Amino acid sequence: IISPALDQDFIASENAALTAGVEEDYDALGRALDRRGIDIEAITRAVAAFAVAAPSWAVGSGGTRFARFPMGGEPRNIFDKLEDCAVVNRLAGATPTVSLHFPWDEVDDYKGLTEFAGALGLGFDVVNSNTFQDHPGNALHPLSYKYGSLSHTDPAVRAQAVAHNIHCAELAAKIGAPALTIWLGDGSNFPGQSNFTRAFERYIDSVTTVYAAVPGGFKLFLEHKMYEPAFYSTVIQDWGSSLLAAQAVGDNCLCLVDLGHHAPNVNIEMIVARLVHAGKLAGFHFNDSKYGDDDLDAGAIEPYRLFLVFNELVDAEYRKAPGFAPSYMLDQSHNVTDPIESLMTSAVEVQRAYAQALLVDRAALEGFQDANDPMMASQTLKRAFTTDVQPILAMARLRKDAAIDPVGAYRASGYRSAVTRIRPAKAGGSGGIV
Ligand code: LRH
Ligand code: MN
Ligand code: MN
Repeated sequence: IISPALDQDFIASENAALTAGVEEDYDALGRALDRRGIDIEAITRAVAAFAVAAPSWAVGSGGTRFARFPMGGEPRNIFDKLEDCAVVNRLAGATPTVSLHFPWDEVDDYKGLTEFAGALGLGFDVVNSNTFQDHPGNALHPLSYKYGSLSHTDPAVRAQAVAHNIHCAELAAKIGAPALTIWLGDGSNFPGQSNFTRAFERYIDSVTTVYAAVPGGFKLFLEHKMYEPAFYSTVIQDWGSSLLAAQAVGDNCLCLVDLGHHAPNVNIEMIVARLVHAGKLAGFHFNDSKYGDDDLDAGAIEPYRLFLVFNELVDAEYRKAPGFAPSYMLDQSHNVTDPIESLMTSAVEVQRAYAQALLVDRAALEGFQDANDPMMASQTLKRAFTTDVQPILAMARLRKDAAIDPVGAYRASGYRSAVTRIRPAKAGGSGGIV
């Protein structure tokens, strides 16, 4: 233990001064919800059981195309990343698993890695492949992905990208991860550069080859994104292309929704409903966005949209939609905040949206929908969204021995200064274009 952030006695002492207030607020909210026919304990239990995976790649300082400003104590390797993720989970109590990204997180000994994670109270969730950049010096990637990967015109590059994805699925099996998410930057920057149809067909063919090589029951998640790094066209640019590809590949190939990967104003909650209907919703990369793939903290910009997404998820849960078992992950990048604080905050915001969605009076909503009463239908959602569920979230953390105030406890622990003393400073400097 390199700082008190992971120490139970420290967290308990931080909680001591706040516990009476939480109990008082929780009792008051419990009485208010009781008047609405809602059992607060059922909501608290559901919130406590809710988990979202932390992304291994989010605990360092991100950067943009313009610059990267490093902070102190950045993780040197996957072991440091797991230590940081353990702090996030210990204090906020909502991220018991970590999503790895290969080859960034490759190690020699996966048994050792799994044991290391287990000792920190962590497991592994869905893994990610990376054919959106070159990996100089990596013997498995001698060819460049500059002009694409799974959809490349050159069969040799496609074969290399296919082999990498199969390799990632093998690594997933070693660490007990249930699925592989495939996102790639394949696309074009100029009209005419790429044949839309042929590129899409090559992509489907490549993913089908990966699918045929992975064990039965293992899932492939296809992640769409409208643009970037390709600025004219992207092969899997939206949920339509993603769904067509997933349907062509097979039953265990599903569509992953990253909230930042859509055009502004797109109705993401409706996309979620459509993918649930098709039995093809893989899960989420939660984050928030104002303009594009901004990778801001979940709920930072549009908390109502996050709530509306969870409203669809809870609706599907209540309806027992066939095959509904989405994976929840965060996917963020932090330039101006401490990533540990941002990840804890996001995990709490995702839980908040879930708790609010659980408060929706679904029978009343259905009645207003059937009676074509838009005012009352929308007020039914707003009533749930505007309920302050903070006492439920705090009580769920207290009962799990996590911190009532995760960011406050983290700052009091001095974790960042402790790791800054141990881990050497990383280079900052310019990004890709200056
Ligand atoms: C692409 C993306 C995808 C990658 C991650 C690093 O923008 O959302 O999930 O794997 O970022
Ligand atoms: Mn993503
Ligand atoms: Mn992204």
